[in-house]
Amino acid sequence: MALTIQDIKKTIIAGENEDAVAIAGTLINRGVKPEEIIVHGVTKAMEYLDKKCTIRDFCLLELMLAGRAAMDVIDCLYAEGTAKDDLLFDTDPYPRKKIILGTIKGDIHEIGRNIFSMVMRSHGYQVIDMGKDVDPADLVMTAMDNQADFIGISSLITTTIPHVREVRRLAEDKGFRAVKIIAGGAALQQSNPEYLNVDHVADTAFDGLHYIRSI
Ligand code: B12
Repeated sequence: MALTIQDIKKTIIAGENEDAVAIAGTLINRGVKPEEIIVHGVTKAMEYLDKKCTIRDFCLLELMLAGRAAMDVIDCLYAEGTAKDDLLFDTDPYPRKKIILGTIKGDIHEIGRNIFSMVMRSHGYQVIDMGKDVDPADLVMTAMDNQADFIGISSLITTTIPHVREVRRLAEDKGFRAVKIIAGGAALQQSNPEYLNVDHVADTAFDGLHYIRSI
């Protein structure tokens, strides 16, 4: 039977990273778009695990293995032309828009941030991904040092919201007003830009891409 995106979802849930990557490769060769695999495969797998792993029954190992499988699939989907770190901004002969990205202080979730990072790189943007648990002041400092066009903030933990709200003030205190701030991740997407003190709150990585393209 022909493989489908459902098979990616199943293998990610089962934590079978090698199978998930092999299926992703087969689907891509058949012309399936990476976006479809992300939306209907990777994201659906994580939503399923959210429902399954409740506060009472938090299956850490299962989530870690699924998380690894999801990250491997993302790496495979956006492997070509997406260097892990775009630190050589000044040597680029064709300057592109720059994004400084991080999962905010207090949060270690990184699957969604990685998806956004890969999506932006694969669409020609320069991304410095500062990783997880990033201090808001470091995010702003790196954005200023690199004269970035955008700061991207990811968070899945609601208690981090005060740190998210700090970013704009820190940037303005340094006189860095031109930068646009965009937030995403499950904890932030239920909120609005005014409350979070950002320019845009993205529902998905692709919504983030569309917003940035519209600027
Ligand atoms: C996998 C997972 C984990 C894994 C993370 C593995 C990893 N390497 O990232 C592990 C097991 C480590 C983990 C740990 C914890 N987790 Co957890 N985890 C999840 C789970 C099930 C899925 C998260 C995920 O990857 N989703 C899939 C991705 C693709 O979705 P996403 O991040 O939203 O990203 C999409 C968009 O939002 C967007 N996006 C994301 N970031 C950005 C940024 C920008 C700029 C843009 C434009 C777009 C964008 O792009 C993506 C694609 O469209 C969620 C449940 C859920 N529904 O989110 C709980 C969840 C987030 N975890 C939760 C909790 C509580 C924890 C722990 C605190 C548990 C504990 N007691 O230790 C710890 C975290 C400790 C810490 N300080 O951070 C809670 C958070 C509750 C809350 N609202 O505060 C959730 C919601 C589970 C629940 N229902 O209670 N977790």
